[in-house]
Formats: sequence, structure tokens, C-alpha cells
Amino acid sequence: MRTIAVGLLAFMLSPLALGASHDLKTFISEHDLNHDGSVSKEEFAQERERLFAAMDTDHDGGLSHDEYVGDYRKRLMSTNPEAATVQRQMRQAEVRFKVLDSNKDGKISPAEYAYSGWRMFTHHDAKNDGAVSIEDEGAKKAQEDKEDKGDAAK
Ligand SMILES: [Ca+2]
Ligand SMILES: [Ca+2]
Ligand SMILES: [Ca+2]
Repeated sequence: MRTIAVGLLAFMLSPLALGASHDLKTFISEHDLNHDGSVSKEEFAQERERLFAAMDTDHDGGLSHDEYVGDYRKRLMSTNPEAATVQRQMRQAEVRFKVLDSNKDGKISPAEYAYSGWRMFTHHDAKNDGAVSIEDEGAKKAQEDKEDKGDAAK
């Protein structure tokens, strides 16, 4: 029982899990358009715009539930996942849609999409120099160490 729980946790934390742009290396490989090892704000904005346009299949300038969740399902199914994985990942996609649609009008607007994108960008840009590269990993670790010590001191 315990082994299963640990295995599941390891799987959930795996950077291979879809939609894992939270992982720094995945983030860089997905957005570094000119392959110089660093994601500039321009590159990030360009890639986000491209993704948004690709998902907005009826071109009305917003992502409906079907467009956002449907696109995710399509990408997920192309990896031949197990049924349990599909169920879990799709549940997470539903949650993401609700979070992204911050004004709850049933559509993700470009501004809502951009907002979540820049939150992710600044999250990764630990050095806060306006670009995301693997150097930010070291900076992030240093930051977390500091926070850990701060917590311990409380
Ligand atoms: Ca670049
Ligand atoms: Ca649309
Ligand atoms: Ca909205």
C-alpha cells in the first residue's frame, strides 16, 4: 500500500508529466525559439501567442472550455496514456481552465492567458534579469535554501 503511494507520488512529480512547464528545463525547451539557451520575454510572448491562436479554433479571440480542454485531451491522447492517467490529467485540465478563466465568463481571454503566462515566467526567472535560462536553477535553489532557513527560524 505504502509502496503504491510512494510510486504514485514519484510519478506525479515526474517532469515527464504533461503540462509540466513548471519544470525549468521543460519551460526552456518549449519557449527558447532561437535555441540560445535562454528564453527572452519576446520569445515567450511570441510562443504564448502562437499557442493561443492554435487553440482558438473558431478564431473568436477567446478560448472556450472545449477549445482549451479539448486541445489538451488531444495532446494527451497522442501519448497513449493509461485510463487512470487520462482521468487524472483531464481533471487537472478542468481545474486549470477554471483558474485561467479568472472572470468566470466561460472563456479564457488573451489577457487572462497572458497573465498566467507571465506569472510562470517570473516564477522561473529567479535571477530576475528578464530572461529564463538554466542559470535560474542555481538562483532558485539559493532562494529556496534561504526560505527554508527562514521557515526553520520561525
Ligand atoms: Ca532564446
Ligand atoms: Ca475560441
Ligand atoms: Ca474569462
